[in-house]
Parts: sequence; C-alpha cells; structure tokens
Amino acid sequence: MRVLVTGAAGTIGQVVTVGLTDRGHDVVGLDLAPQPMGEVWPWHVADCTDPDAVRAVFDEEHIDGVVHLAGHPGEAGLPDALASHAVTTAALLDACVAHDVTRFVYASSNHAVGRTPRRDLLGVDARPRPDTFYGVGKVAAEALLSLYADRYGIDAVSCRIGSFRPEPTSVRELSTWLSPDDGVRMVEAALTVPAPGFAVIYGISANTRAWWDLEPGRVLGYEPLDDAETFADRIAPGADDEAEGAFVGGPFAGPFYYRAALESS
Ligand code: 15L
Repeated sequence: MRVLVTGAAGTIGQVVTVGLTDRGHDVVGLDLAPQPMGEVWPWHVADCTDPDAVRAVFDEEHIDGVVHLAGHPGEAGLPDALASHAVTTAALLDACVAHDVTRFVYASSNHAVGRTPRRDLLGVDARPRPDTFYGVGKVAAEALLSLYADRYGIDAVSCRIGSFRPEPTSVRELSTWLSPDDGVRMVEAALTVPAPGFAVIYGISANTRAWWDLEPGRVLGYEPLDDAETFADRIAPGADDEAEGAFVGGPFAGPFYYRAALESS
C-alpha cells in the first residue's frame, strides 16, 4: 500500500514511517520539517492547513491511504487548536475525495474524552468530553471523519492514542502507554482492515492496568503485544498520581491547563 504519512518527522511519525516500510508498504512523508537524515522515501515539506499545498501533494503522488499524524501535540488557544487538528484533517479529507483515496487513519487522542471521570473501562461510545482545546480539536477532527465517511464513503479510523513513549514514565502511563511497536501494529491494522467505515479505537498497549477498552481495536485487527506492567517496578510513585488518576486525560484535565479560549499566546 502507498501511504501518505503527515507529521512524518514527528515522534510518532518517525516510528510509523519506518515501521510501515519494514512491513512492506511504500511511504510518502509530509511535514513542515525536512526529512530526517537517513530516510529515503519521497518527502514533501508542506503545511496541512493549506488546502492548495495538500492538493499539490496528492496531484503529484499516487496515494492509497493517509495516516494523519500532523498536529501540535499539546495545548494551545482555540483557533490554533482547531487549525492544527480540524483544518488539517478537512484539507486532507477534501484532497482524498478529489483523488478517490478512501482510507484515512487519524491520530486522535484520549483527550477527546479526557474530562470523563475515571471509573470503569471506558468504551468508544462514551460521549465526547474533551479536557482542553487540544481535545476540542480532536473531537472536531473526529466529527469530520464521521461526516466524510457518511457523505463520501471514506473508511476513516480514529485512533485515540494514549501515551506514546519508548517506555511508560509515570503511574498513569502504566495504564495509558502505547509502545512504539504496538503503535505501528495499530496503524497497519487501521490501514488494512476491510471496510471499517467510521470507527474509533483506543491506541494503547495491552496494559494490565488499561483504562480504555481494547476490544474495538481488536475487532479491526489491532492486537497489541506489549504491556506497561513490564516496567512497573521501575516507576516510582509520584505526588501527582492521585490527581492524574481522577480523569481520563490525567494532567490535561487539571487546572494547570485552564486558559481562555481566545487569549493571545
Ligand atoms: C496526548 O494526546 C498528547 O499529545 C501527549 O502530549 C500526551 O500528553 C498524551 O496525550 C497523554 O495523555 O499521555
């Protein structure tokens, strides 16, 4: 499969591009940044908020599917958050429609439901409950995927990623960790499962202490193999553990992240 990966120079992007290539896919990278040293696949420096720039990439490259990872990974004001997550997604979806690309995998986030109080295992049917403007941007992007799936038949899988790190670094991450290898497994499953329509899955490893239901991912063929528990004896208890366990979004749900929606940064 020939896959356009946005945010290809980012933390997840570098792992996913290499992982998909290792698994026999052809990758086309797109990022604001230049191609990392040593990588050899086609590369486009472009801003995904610019529909003309995005269309130009699709005009030039044959693409079978999109993995949209680009986006600011932290909190911002509302206009920036919507641009970073919703506008980029819309520009890519419009290009998909224009070029008959019918597979779209999206790096959403647990912060789309981050303000949900932590109780039982959370399913994908929980109502959108963002914890930040970052989360609002992810909810808006997921709404666009749903709209384009209904209108144009695009198969759109939204992966609500937890904590993508080489290793878990806190007690919360023993529940929310997504290992690099499982990240690649998840993206490949979402890209290749036949006819998922619009689907939401949680992007975490097979963590013993998982907070979110892995079953919707397994239905799509995402079978995680790693477990954060392997690292549990290296994680010291922290002063913020209790607060970070109160809501799905951990620290993003706390007062440190409160800000006015339209305040200039
Ligand atoms: C995310 O979506 C963020 O991009 C990242 O910075 C982490 O905070 C992660 O979620 C998380 O919840 O651990």
